[in-house]
Amino acid sequence: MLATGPWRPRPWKAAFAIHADGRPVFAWPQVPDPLAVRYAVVWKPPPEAFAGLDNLAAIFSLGAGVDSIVGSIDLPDVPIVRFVSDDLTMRMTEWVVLQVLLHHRQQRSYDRQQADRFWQPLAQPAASSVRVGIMGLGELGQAAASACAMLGFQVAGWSRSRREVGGIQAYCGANELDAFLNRTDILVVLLPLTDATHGILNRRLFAKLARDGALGGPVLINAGRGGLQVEAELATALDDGTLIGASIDVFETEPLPLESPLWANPRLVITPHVAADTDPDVVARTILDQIARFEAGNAFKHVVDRQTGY
Ligand code: NDP
Ligand code: OXD
Repeated sequence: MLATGPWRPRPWKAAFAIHADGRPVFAWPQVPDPLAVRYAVVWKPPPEAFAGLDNLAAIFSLGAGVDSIVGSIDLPDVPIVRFVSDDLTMRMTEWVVLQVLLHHRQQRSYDRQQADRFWQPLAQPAASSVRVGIMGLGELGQAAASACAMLGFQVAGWSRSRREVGGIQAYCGANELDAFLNRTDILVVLLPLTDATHGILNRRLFAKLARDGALGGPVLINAGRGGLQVEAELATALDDGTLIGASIDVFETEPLPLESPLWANPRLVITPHVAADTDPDVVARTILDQIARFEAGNAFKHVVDRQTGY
């Protein structure tokens, strides 16, 4: 059964039908027999989508982030499996590298110069003199960290438990957060939204980022979730120079409301929650592989820990 929330169900239903090997696929709320449903595939599901699914074996998320699922009331007590794939990881790596380089290579300034027909080379530090810090060293964070390290940046990562990734300086937990922030010029955020991370990107945190770096001030890049950032404090930090730039893909309210002052902020690059899109064909194949493994007696991979919320 598919409950695709704000997304149109048609492409998802079509992709699952191709790979389902004859299994019936229903798009909620058109579910003739809820008791026959074994697997629910969801994105921002309304709580009533789970009503009557008494024989459910698992809930699959259509995305990597599960914040809209774990917070749902009346959630059946079955494994929640999140979406992990090389395709999604590579897409996120593309976006992160694009944004890191855009700030590092001062592209916004050159865009303004081009609009003014003004030819003025700017002093350009090397990547090796710029410190990138990745908050969230999971599936997406580790790949982004490795790509930035390959470009020559000095890369560190921060996570809940210590993650050893080649060439990356590892920080973990609340005790090491300040040291991680103090050495970071470009902060890339790939954290999940949980009770522990909600609002973590606030004024106090921005003020702890390095101010002695080669870019002249710190930059924030967030593709985790909008709920991680306090947007009013982000706007102030950009206006008063606490941050010299930012790239934001995710917002407290999506779509970003027309009246938000963030739209007009010249230091901010906005993308509409597209950093890493999930492709219906890849998702359908990945989830049906998981189901085949499970039905052959294996455990699901990438099961969410309901205690930590990710
Ligand atoms: P993972 O679960 O693989 O990684 C999460 C990372 O965050 C882990 O390193 C984890 O630590 C760390 N973390 C979690 N909570 C804390 C905390 N309280 N303190 C410190 N570190 C913490 O997730 P993914 O990498 O697959 O995805 C990350 C997020 O990216 C998703 O949850 C989603 O919100 C977002 N996303 C956004 C997309 C977009 O298009 N904008 C697309 C896809 C995902 P540890 O390693 O110790 O567990
Ligand atoms: C995801 C997303 O979590 O696209 O996969 O935001």
